[in-house]
Amino acid sequence: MQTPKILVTGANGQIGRVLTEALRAKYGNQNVLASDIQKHHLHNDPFEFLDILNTQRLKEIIEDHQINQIYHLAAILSANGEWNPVKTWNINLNGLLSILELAKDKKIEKIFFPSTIAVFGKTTPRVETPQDVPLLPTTVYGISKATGELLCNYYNLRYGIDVRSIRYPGIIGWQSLPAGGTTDYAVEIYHAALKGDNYECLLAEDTRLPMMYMDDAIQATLQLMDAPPENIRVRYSYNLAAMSFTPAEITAEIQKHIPDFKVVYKPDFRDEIARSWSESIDDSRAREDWGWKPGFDLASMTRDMLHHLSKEILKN
Ligand code: AKB
Repeated sequence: MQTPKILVTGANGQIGRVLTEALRAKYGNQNVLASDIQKHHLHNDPFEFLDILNTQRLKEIIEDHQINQIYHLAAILSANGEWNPVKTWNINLNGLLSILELAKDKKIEKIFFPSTIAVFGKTTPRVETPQDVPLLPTTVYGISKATGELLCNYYNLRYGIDVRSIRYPGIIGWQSLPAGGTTDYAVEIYHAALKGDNYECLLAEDTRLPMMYMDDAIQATLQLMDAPPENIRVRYSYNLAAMSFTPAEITAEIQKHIPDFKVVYKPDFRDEIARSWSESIDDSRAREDWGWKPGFDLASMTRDMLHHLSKEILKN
């Protein structure tokens, strides 16, 4: 197999930072081009500044660097999206559309599009949500991602584009901070605990959400992208699961290591968003089609998070 030439959009984001490093470890630095609208260098070279709405620049970058795979992570998340629905729709949808259009000439061999549990809504069964369910999302982020899934499916059916997608749950990692999501609390809470602060949680103590450790999310992404095309039966987006917990449960798990840690609950609009999503996910299709299996549960994730994060905090 020829080494791919990869473009990562949104490479400075929570998942982008870690995924870019993982792709570079796998394919070599020079074969993975990081891009983002934030200019500061979180990555070694190669890096290109890219506003995903600038289709001409996107095209030039693809041509100049002879890109043949794209991991399209640039997006505005659920909570931030509610402050500016039109901007969120444009960034989350038009960037994807440009990439799918540019892929029609067949030089782009594979595309990864991250979807989310935010595509689910009040019409979706909340427990063990099956793969194929009515989607009626109530955030503009969820609406844009559900539409993105349909576009991926359409461009695959109509033009044979090899586009693959995962519905990520909330992602938790020590390497990077999330920005503007509903599930951000599950990362911030570890930082607060290790700094000896009390944590103010914007979700209610019993709001249960599907979550996943960053290592598993990266592993799943690489696994999906490596799977033979004939195994990929779902071209809109795969359900993916690892664990589900409430703020009270993650707090109790952290308190096993840091007994004095305290959380106060001040639920705001994010709690309402969270309650419109699933509590747990049936990901049997991903397990059957490309062998997905998570490695971390709440206890092992908490041990690993506290171990790595305490070293990071000591460094700074
Ligand atoms: C968010 O909270 O908006 C994201 C997501 C679940 O897609 N983390």
